[in-house]
Amino acid sequence: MVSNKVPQSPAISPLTIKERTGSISTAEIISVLKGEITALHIKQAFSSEIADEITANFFASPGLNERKDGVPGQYVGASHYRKDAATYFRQAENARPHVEALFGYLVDPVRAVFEALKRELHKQGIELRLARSEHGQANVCRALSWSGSGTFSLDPHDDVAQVLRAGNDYELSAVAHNTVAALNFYPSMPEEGGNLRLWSHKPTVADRKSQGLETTGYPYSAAYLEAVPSREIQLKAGDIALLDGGFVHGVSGQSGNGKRRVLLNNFFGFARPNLVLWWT
Ligand SMILES: O=C(O)CCC(=O)C(=O)O
Ligand SMILES: [Fe+2]
Repeated sequence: MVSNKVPQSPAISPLTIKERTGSISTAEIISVLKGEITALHIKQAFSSEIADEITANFFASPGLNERKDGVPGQYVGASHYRKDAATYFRQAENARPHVEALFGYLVDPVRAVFEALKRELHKQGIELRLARSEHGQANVCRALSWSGSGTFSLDPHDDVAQVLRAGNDYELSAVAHNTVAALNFYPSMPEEGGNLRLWSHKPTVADRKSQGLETTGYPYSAAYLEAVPSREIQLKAGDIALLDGGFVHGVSGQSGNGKRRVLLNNFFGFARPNLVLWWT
């Protein structure tokens, strides 16, 4: 190992995880956004009818692609990860019909959260909107199925490095200085595994540099995380997880030869005190 990659011991930040069954509330979303809780797990948050519709439409989608950016998985929609703003927003525009088609004739539950949060923030004098540029606008979500094999189907990472390093042509870079919230809906889960693991550590720029992950925040090594306590959120189809994406997180390995794991994901956070941006 080269000397500049020797891990300093990572600072421990406590995890506050709230879990319950029912419907997600805007007050809970805002408490993650403000950094008051690390993660929120809502069990049975949406129906199996909508879950099955999204899952079937995902695998049948003409917009289904393999990721080619070093993160093993399939997707419908656009990811800003490692892309300049022009490329990302153009892809988001092109993928929009495929993202909308995931819901068939049913009501999009991610958009319902977006609209509810928009109304609540508006009352507080804060605007919520999709990130945009001269090249287009973000979609409300993207759909993903991770295909990493082994200990993790998605390796441990943070969601902030990609935002911090998004570049000046992105208005969303400003969010990296505040909580980057990641909202995940799980329409399909494997029989075993595929759980969300959170580590008690929020890497700094210096931490990422020490690991050679300054621009990606992906993937943190087992050696680096060895002494960091972690918790696993046990997910089932129909659940929602909302987390502070600044904490290291990953997805445990999956088994069972039946159902694949599918999620709908997006990110949002304060760009300014009166503006929350939402993107994928
Ligand atoms: O699949 C998950 O549960 C987490 C997804 C995630 O961390 C991401 O897309 O950045
Ligand atoms: Fe993530």
